[in-house]
Amino acid sequence: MANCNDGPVLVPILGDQLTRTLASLSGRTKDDTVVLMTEVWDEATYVKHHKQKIALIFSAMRHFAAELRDAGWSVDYVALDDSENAGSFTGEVARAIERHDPRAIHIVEAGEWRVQQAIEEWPDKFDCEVEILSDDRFVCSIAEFRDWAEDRDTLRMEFFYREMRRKTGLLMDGDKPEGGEWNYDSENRKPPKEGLEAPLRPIFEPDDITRDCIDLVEERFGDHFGSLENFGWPVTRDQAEEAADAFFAERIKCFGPYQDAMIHGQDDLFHSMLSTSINLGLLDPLELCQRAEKAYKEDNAPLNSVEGFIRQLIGWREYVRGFYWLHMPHLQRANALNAQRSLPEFFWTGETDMRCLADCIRSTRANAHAHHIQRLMVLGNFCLIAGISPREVQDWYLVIYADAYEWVELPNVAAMILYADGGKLASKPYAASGNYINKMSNYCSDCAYSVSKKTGEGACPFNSLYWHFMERHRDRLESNHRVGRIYSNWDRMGEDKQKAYLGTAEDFLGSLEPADKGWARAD
Ligand code: FAD
Ligand code: DLZ
Ligand code: SF4
Repeated sequence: MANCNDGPVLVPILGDQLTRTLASLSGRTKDDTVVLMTEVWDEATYVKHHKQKIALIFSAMRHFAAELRDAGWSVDYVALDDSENAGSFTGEVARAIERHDPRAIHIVEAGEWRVQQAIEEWPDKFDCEVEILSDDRFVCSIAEFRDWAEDRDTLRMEFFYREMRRKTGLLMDGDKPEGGEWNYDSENRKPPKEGLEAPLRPIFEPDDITRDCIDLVEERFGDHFGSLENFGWPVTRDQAEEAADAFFAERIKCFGPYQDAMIHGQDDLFHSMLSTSINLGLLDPLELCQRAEKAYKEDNAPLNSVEGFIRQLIGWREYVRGFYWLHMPHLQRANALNAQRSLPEFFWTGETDMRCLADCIRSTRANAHAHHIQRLMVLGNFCLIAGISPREVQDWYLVIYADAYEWVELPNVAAMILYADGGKLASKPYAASGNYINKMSNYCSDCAYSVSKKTGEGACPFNSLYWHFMERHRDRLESNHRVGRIYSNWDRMGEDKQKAYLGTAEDFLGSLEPADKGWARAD
């Protein structure tokens, strides 16, 4: 057991807690505090994160440490290549106790269950006071969400979101929603029109600190997925603010209408591309919502765009976080649809003739990012209807996106796309045929498969997989009022057509080459 003494208060700050107003720093005096930041092997390898994700987190941590020092804080920063590095948060805190003899440790609760479990063992491991503070960077605390959920049989984001609107006062007109509706999603489903082009987001040229991190990642994590070539993420609060300025000046106007659109080669479209900065703690989501509201009030953005953006942040983002803490650790193992198929190899290589999937995987590899509808309706939809094992899909999503932390990734993957929770988060599975992708993108026009062909050789695989999925899960889904009536279409098709669908899907599934499991987490 490491003994604390009567030294300063030790404040460990985790890689996604890079916020100057963090609860563990607020109110502390600088000469009585040592901030501890550590690059640890366990975090960098518990899954084989995309190379850009590790470089981003290390660079943002190093910049944040430098900013804190400039502001007068004493920062003990342990780099990954420190030869004594213990490789875990707990090991590093034990070493820091030896160095600083702190009288107490103050830490903000971790975003991820796995890390929080380790922190909760510290009071037994270390002979000093350990104070674990609530993370006040969220509008809704974990306890508040639990209270809200406890009173309800079914949880739906929409009702939670309304509570958050009332709580924050965002887009409220007294006790009524601005414009009379809570949700303007019906105006936000425009397909991409010919010639639609979005302004490019700012790309931040790596400085010396980022270059060092990129070199370190190439050297130590060279076998991880992804390319570092396009690294251009904001790594400081100033850069993140600049990225936000560009979004509010150039893209928010069209954010709503084209939120669900996909265009080959236009990776960001009108999305904010701010999730990496928000999740690191460089940007405050509430401040972003207030800026969006201001843009609406000053007539610089329409209500449907602004409401849509605010809903993603105080609705979905807060909701999935509450849901994660409500259902951990069981959520990791949930598999209501008993999906057992291995992830196909092409999820790593991008080598598939399915143009929609190939484009989303290309963008993922190059940018450690794909936008929401690509994650949901192309990649996610495929995993759902092909029956890929939730554990493998979870690991894939956690590895590949620069904004991926389990608290936000897992509910989106297990519950939103795979329905592995049996419908606790979403009222129905987001299953769709090629028709949806064709409507919302320009992928199909140049695909080796034909979206209008339903069965047989050359038919779009989404078409037959969709019916294969519906048939496989008839017992469960037929009674769902949002899905049930689809079965009358299936029944009307007649046996020959049904057989053709099921046979085409079986042939396709049989042709899938399973991925080498080397990327996934050890079970
Ligand atoms: P925008 O489209 O501009 O949206 C604005 C912000 O809203 C985002 O930055 C994000 O903070 C928030 N947001 C939007 N949708 C969601 C959502 N469903 N859940 C939580 N926050 C949301 N987001 C992550 O931050 N990390 C993840 O690991 C992650 N994994 C996902 C996995 C799947 C299967 C799906 C369907 C979605 C996932 N998302 C995740 C949500 C969403 O796709 C990303 O937040 C978004 O694509 C980030 O790009 P953006 O900043 O341009 O978002
Ligand atoms: C994701 C990540 C990685 C790759 N590396 C580190 C690290 O070396 N040090 C650190 O403090 N945090 C890292 N992180 C982010 C943590 O995984 C994240 O803070 C926890 O999961 C808690 O949410
Ligand atoms: Fe994707 Fe099917 Fe369209 Fe090809 S035809 S791009 S596989 S939806």
